[in-house]
Amino acid sequence: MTAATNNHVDVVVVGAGFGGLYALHKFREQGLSVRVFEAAPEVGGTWYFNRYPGARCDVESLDYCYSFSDELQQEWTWTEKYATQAEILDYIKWVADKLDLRSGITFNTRVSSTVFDEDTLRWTVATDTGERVSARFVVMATGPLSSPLTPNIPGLDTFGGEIHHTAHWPHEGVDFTGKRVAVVGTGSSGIQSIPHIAEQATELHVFQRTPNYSVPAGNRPLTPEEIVHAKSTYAERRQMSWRSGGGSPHVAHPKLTMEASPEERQEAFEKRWELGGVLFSKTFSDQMINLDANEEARRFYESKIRAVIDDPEVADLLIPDDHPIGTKRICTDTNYFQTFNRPNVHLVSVRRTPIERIDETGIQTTDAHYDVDALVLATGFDAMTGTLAKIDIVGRGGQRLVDDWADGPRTYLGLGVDGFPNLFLVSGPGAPAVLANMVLHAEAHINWISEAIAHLDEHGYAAIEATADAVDDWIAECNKRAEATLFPKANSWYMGANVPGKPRVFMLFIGGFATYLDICAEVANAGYKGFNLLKAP
Ligand code: N01
Repeated sequence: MTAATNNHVDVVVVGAGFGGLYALHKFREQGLSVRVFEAAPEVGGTWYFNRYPGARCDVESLDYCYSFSDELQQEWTWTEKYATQAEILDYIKWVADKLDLRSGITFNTRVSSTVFDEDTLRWTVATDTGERVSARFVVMATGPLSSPLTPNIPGLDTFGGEIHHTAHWPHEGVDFTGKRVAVVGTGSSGIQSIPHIAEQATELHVFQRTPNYSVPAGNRPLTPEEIVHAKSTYAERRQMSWRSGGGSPHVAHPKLTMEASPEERQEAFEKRWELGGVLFSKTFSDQMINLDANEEARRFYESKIRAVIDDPEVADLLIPDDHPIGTKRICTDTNYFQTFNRPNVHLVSVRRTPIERIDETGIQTTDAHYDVDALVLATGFDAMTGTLAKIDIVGRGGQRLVDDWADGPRTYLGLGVDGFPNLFLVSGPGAPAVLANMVLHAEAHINWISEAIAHLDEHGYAAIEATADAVDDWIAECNKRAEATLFPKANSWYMGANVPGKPRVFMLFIGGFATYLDICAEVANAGYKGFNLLKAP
């Protein structure tokens, strides 16, 4: 039996993105038998699917890559400060080939259920192709943003033109030349794709419900000197990232916002503005907990954005007024706001004039009909829990994860769930996940899981299971930390607020990446405090 047909293994990993690929490599090195199932025909996860024009990462390329192998770090050379989706996908494919990972992956196969057997302490994993695999451990590397949302707009299915979701972009690309286009949604995906679509389309109507904060990427090619420097100092760069709040080698200004003089504040904001993108929300360490501090950042932001938009009324519409800056993920753009200076681009505020329906020829709002040939949905994801909810995960006594999480996800450290022994989550709810550099975050989770499995094996245990008390305490801790910040003030996908009917809870651990890693290490060092270790029956 080859690795990819074996139906009795130590570990099943679901997903072959950054997390799943490293899991396969790490567990193999540990001597475990592993099967990886991937719904796509290729590795890459989110970077395989999200190939809309302009798609780039909002973490610097030198940091958004594997750290576990210095050989990989030294051999691969990034070309730009922020990598395109295509370059990241090339990198992931290169790693998969170099580490011979494809032989362990079953592609075009979606895991449909996984059911725990209390007698054998094993999981039976079933797929949509009819495979059944018995595994001791199941590792859900399914990604926090992997279930795209299509809005429930009446008449969407009657539209006569082409419809594309940014998260399911055609591989051959889309040519909008000569077309009238509508984009619905102005989150990261919309904000990155709109400038590119605007260059092709004859007319572009952008349907914005909530304006978003977006900071220019300041993207540029990396110079040979920068690359040499980065490669020769990678160890320090990574060390800083592991000890940081967000998994990147940047630290906040040493003073609190209001302690800094106005000149120091301005200088600090300017410096972060130059760095570009999402880290603007971490210029000062109190920016996300103190409304006055946040307001300083917001005012700086507003002046920058107003300066590049020609029409003050359009600027009024594009500048958020309903949530503190950073409480929704700050977008990272290239010429987004300048795009609204183009004569062929028109902003429609769906707040002022809601969409009533879509018909064969376009979009009808409360005050006008917009005739379009193509419709782009940049309408986001059922984040953090959406993909897990699509898999029928059945634990002890027939308990289903979806039922257990009906009032919001419940995990211990974002890694384990009571009632679901030997089921591990990667970068899921209850962890910093999307608040950190997702590549390092996935590495940290897989390393922790790998050590936990080694611990079980060394000490003659068959399984590990979070206790209900540990889960309750962890959720209380996550909530307490979130409530001490400004994050709950926004209707964000962090809060589940973008999905009708989803429980409104902050789904992440907000205490910082390094703090989180310390907690996970302490739990392990204390003999897996908060977990029950189970002997074979
Ligand atoms: O999705 P979103 P996204 N009518 O949920 C609007 C990561 N990411 O795909 O805010 C009208 O942010 C919705 O409006 P509102 C990153 O973590 C990273 O853009 O709900 N509008 C919103 O404007 C990011 O945060 C990168 O009022 C409707 C938009 O659709 C996350 O993925 C790039 C609507 C959805 O925005 C998600 O980003 C891309 C309706 N019925 C993504 N329904 C980078 O690394 C929804 N909307 C740079």
